[in-house]
Amino acid sequence: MTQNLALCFSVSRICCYNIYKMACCVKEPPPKEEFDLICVGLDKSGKTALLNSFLQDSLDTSPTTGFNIKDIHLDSVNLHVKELGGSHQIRPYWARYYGPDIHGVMFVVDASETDDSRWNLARQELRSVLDSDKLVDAPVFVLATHQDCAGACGEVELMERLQFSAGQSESRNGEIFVLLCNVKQRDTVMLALTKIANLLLVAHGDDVIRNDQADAD
Ligand SMILES: Nc1nc2c(ncn2[C@@H]2O[C@H](COP(=O)(O)OP(=O)(O)OP(=O)(O)O)[C@@H](O)[C@H]2O)c(=O)[nH]1
Ligand SMILES: [Mg+2]
Repeated sequence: MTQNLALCFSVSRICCYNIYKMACCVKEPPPKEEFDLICVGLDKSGKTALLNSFLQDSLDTSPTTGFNIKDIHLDSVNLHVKELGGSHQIRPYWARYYGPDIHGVMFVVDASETDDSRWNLARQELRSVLDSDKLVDAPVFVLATHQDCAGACGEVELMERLQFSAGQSESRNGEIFVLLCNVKQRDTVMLALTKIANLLLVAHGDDVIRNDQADAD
């Protein structure tokens, strides 16, 4: 009888210990990093369609009057994207949304554009983004959509037409990246947005570590 009681007591102790160990060792997943981006580019360049393609929403879009806010949830990162309308009435107001709190800029361009005047306009708008003091630290992602369309230009021709070089420049801290996609094939959009997320993690790595340390203190 005494032996049975001792055995029951030992088994209960082992069970309690295992429950305690499980409860203490199950860690919360690390919080996702959050990044704020603005998405600009001429009207009809494909800004809304690109975000909708990821979110599996309609590609039959209408022009953005003002702005749209879309949240892109990826494995390790949440991207909060503010798409600003690209019509000539709205473009003068883009700069109101620039600021040091912007972690990255998506500049969307229709790579199949055939009208030279539209390329000139896109070049001027990209230049004003790159020259803005308020965005000097933000990486800029030039997204060339319409890769499924005839005559769509690739990375080298895009840089020639828009007159910029990818990578680091002397005048800005944020690097410039080129990404090609086609909104009709969601995997190309997914790949581009995943690259953006990874590049943002690298670009803002120090801030992320610093914030984590501050949270821990
Ligand atoms: N075939 C093809 N069509 C695309 C692509 N990207 C965008 N489109 C189409 O281009 C049209 C214009 O796209 P939007 O996303 O509305 O353009 P936007 O840049 O948001 O324009 P605004 O809001 O006026 O500044 C839509 O009919 C899209 O479906 C692409 O990669 N391939
Ligand atoms: Mg739009």
